[in-house]
Amino acid sequence: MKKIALITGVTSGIGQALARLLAHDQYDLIITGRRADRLSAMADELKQHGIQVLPLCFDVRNYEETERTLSSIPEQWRAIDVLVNNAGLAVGLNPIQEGVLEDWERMINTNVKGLLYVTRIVSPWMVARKQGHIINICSIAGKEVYPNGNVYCASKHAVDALTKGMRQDMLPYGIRVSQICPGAVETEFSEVRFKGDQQRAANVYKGYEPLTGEDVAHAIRFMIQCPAHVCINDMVIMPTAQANSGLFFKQL
Ligand code: NDP
Ligand code: 8X3
Repeated sequence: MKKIALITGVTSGIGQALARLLAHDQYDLIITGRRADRLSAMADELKQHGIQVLPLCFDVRNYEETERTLSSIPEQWRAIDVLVNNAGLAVGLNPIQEGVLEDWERMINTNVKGLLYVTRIVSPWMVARKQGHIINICSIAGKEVYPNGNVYCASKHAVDALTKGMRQDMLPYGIRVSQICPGAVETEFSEVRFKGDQQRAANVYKGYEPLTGEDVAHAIRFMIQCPAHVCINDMVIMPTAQANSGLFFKQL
């Protein structure tokens, strides 16, 4: 029988790259995101690997929508082997005294509450089967705090704590809980952070070779492919040209 993975946020970036890799590995996939056109195009593309794909369009910030959508999936799709909590974002880069409340709420509601909402619905299915693997996409921002990163860093520190907490709670059921903490990955992340300012976003990745979504996806695939008795608890992955959240070797 094929394995099933649920990946949130597959309409771009890391989630999209991972969906492609797992489709290649013959996982049946539940894929999510808010942009319906992209989601449907991804589903069509992934099905070409001869797998089953269930696209679910919902906003992880909205518990009612998340609960209604996930609870209505057919019974056979509930046997989820791998849940990847990937959907997330940074919005803005301001000192705390100039913070924009709406940006703060978007980050906290997506990165922390959205991750919790999805996990709250899916984890009981794993507990019932005493089987599964939850992988949270954290960040170097969950290990360090950098200037003006305040609320994004806090949201990813919360993911770091939740990963540890989930691992303890899932222990009696043999469910693995992992997280990966990437440094700079060139995706739509900076475009979202800078609210569509493409020039400012492009500057983030200038003068060095950043990670790609595929680089991170390969590392996640490694975590998944480890034997069932092996859990990669935490992995920090950076471009070779990055030493910590603020230190890059750039050749401009
Ligand atoms: P992208 O912006 O390319 O992708 C983000 C994905 O999340 C999209 O598919 C988006 O889909 C989805 N998403 C965002 N908000 C919501 C929401 N409210 N409901 C449902 N889906 C949502 O960024 P990345 O691929 O880089 O980001 C993926 C994860 O990796 C995030 O958690 C990010 O914090 C983390 N990360 C990124 C790093 C980087 O440098 N890029 C480094 C470290 C961690 P849609 O808009 O269609 O809803
Ligand atoms: C994204 C990495 O350091 O730009 O999580 O915030 S960082």
